[in-house]
Amino acid sequence: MSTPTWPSEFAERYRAAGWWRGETFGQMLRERAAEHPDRIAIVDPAPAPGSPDGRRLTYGELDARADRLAAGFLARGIGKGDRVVLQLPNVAEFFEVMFALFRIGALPVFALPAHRESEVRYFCEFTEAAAYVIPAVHGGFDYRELATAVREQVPTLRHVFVAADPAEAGGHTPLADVPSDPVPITDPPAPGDLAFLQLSGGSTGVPKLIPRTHDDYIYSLWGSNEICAVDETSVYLCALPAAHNFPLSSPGTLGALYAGARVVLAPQPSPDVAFPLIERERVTLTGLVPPLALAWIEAAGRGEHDLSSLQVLLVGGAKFSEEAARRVRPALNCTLQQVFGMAEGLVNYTRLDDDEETIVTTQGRPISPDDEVRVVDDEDNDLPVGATGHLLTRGPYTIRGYWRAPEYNATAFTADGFYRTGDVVRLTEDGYLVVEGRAKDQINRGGEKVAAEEIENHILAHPAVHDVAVVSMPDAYLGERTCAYVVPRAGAEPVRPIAIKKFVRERGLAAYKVPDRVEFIDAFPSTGVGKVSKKDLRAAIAAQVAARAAEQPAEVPADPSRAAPPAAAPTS
Ligand code: OOB
Repeated sequence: MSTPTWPSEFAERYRAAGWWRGETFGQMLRERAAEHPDRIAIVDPAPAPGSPDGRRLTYGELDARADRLAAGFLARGIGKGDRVVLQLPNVAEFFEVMFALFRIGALPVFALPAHRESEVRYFCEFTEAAAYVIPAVHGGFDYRELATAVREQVPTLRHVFVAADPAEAGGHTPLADVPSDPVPITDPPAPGDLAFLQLSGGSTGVPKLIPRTHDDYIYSLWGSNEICAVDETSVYLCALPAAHNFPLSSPGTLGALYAGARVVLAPQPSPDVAFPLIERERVTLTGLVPPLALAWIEAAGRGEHDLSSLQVLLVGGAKFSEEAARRVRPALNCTLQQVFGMAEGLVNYTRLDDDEETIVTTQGRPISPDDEVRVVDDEDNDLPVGATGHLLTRGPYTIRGYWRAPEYNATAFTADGFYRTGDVVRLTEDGYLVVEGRAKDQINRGGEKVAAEEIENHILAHPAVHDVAVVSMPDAYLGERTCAYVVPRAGAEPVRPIAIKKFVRERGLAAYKVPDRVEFIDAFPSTGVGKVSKKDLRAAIAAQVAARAAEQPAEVPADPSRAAPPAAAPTS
């Protein structure tokens, strides 16, 4: 089954322009380890057996561990092109395993710690994964039981590896048993080969998989490093879940490692965990979703920690309001960079030397001069600068199609290869993008993406439900939350909202996908052509939220850090 890729004339152009440097991740780590073996690459503050104060891995150690794990994976029959679902939190093993897989050309499939049985089973089944890598317990959740259940259902899944003490592997293979003496890798991946599969936020019933190559992703790293001034003196705090595209590559942990910088892993992004780490490790930059940035702004005001090392705060994943953006510099004494990116490719940044107005009122401009950005109307006609329309994009690190999804690709991309982002934007005279809204059927819950159709399909399985429509509702803290409008089945026993939520949770979905609110309705409003009018439903729930806020203004959390968003919270 083919994966759409760049036509050869584009690939040649991107190579000739110097964007694609012909590097692979395996080589990248090898070179950095040769250049500065004793420099610290990864700081994992969590206590580990034999390291009560956490672990500090040098580039040389990370390289050697990746080599030994790579040999162990090969010895177990995991090889080039095999898919391996990687579901680790922010721990050193995430990087050891990822680089081991990169080195042998096996493809990590980046699951988030929040994903549960329904999602993980799908990733394993759809990718025909050969292996699945988990923590034992994280955020109060036992991944070993999840792995046992998934393994029973997915015949291709030959191995489950647990990043834990052998005594805690729960019948699976402890990661500590995997390393072997390094062997020469006879068939390493080429720079144009796939490196991994990333998950799309998506708007369809199941997430789509995003195929990224070494060449294209490495370009997004060093391109980001130039824009964010990441060099070997930088210290990047990975506060968001490491597997997400934003902390992975914008410029993220991989950008930092490309630059020979230091990565500090935060087990939680809340100020009480992150601030002491910033102080202790002299962190220079990090990336946050808007609700967390707000929590940090509030907490910084208390002045309990020395945050003076922090130079750059990247905020993205969802729209950062202008009012909040204006508070970053006074509160944290650092430069804000807005990031408007997507796992499919295109990443926009405000620049460090932009004036404050540009920084607080726009979502930046693309990394590459070869990023092609179009703003079009509903018929794909280009709109004049300043007009609001659909964002289409094509370029040296934007995919040309999802993995194994030919039918969907036919609509998600134009015939000439532009990706339909589903975002509604306008361009400024200076070529900066301002995100104005969204045309895709998705809820952006403080940076966590919820595909309406996916949740609707689960709710429809409830016997008391005749029909359902999931829409966003405004939220002072997360920006948006989810509301499920349910039409009850005639004659069915009435159910309460809590029962619908419980039903969804018990179907094995990530907690952030459980609807925040369930409203019962006799019939849906419809559009002129008889489709469910989600626009009207959104307006109805927004009016209710506004009315309630007018009655009870205290509903907005006074201290957002106490209401950490799900991206931040333990995944239980
Ligand atoms: C990032 O990646 P994804 O794949 O989780 O989500 C992409 C979508 C965008 O299409 C857009 O709808 C939304 O997230 N988004 C923003 C935004 N940044 C992302 N909407 C408004 N303002 C922003 N600044 O979310 C992602 C990937 C790389 C870097 C940063 C974020």
